[in-house]
Amino acid sequence: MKKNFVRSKLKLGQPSIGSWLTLPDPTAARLMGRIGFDWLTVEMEHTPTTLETAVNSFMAISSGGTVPLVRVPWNNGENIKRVLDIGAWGIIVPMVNSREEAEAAVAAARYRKPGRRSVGGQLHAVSFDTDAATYYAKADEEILVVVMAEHVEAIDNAESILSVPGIDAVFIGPNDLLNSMGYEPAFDSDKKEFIDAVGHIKDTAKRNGVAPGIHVANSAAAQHRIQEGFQMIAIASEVGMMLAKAKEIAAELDLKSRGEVAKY
Ligand code: 3PY
Ligand code: MG
Repeated sequence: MKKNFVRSKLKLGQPSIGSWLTLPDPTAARLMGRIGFDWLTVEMEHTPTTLETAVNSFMAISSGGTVPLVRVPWNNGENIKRVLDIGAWGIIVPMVNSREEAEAAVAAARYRKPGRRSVGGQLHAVSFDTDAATYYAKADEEILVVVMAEHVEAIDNAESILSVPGIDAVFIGPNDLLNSMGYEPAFDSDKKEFIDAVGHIKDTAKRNGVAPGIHVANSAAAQHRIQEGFQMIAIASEVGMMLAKAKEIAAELDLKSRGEVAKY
């Protein structure tokens, strides 16, 4: 059975850099899977991506030697079971705001107690290049369970959430976190409340043996967060990168000054 090297890196205290896939498109996933990111997250929370698209994206990502993760649409057992059963190597669970919610996410993702994951399916084992019996025996050591801290409630409850056994990493969603504080969503902010919250999650995670992570806008911000001690860093998304480059080219050529585009 293949090893989940992202989980191993995080357990060793090392940083691991990934990105987000927001296009419902395995071709984009295949191309991004060869760039050199450690992991890529198939985004199912805020996109039209279906399970059938996701299964092909997981294959495309791992064909480039990259670990296929997924953000589930919401924290429930059905979502978590189905993405793991079709071959995701880890789940990122949005809006985990209480100990009970964290326990539910872990239980859905693990076979052994206190896990309650149901056995069945074929694609999970294939995704790890093994047979079902080996997968059932070893999946709990390979599947990465990541809870998101992206609401002021999660900041208040950080200690009780991050002391739940079975959580590998906590991933800060800065946009939702700022939104829950009444500020404009963004990848970063100099608001004291935000800076304190990010520091609190990082310190609480480290104290509990959980890898701290955060979503950032660019590589400079990624380096800065790694220096601060963050380990699981997502840089933007494939669409963000595509549009940023397209806008740069449009600005260089002053495309907007051409006036209205000809209509056919
Ligand atoms: C957020 O910033 O809210 C996110 O969910 C980023 O992944
Ligand atoms: Mg969010």
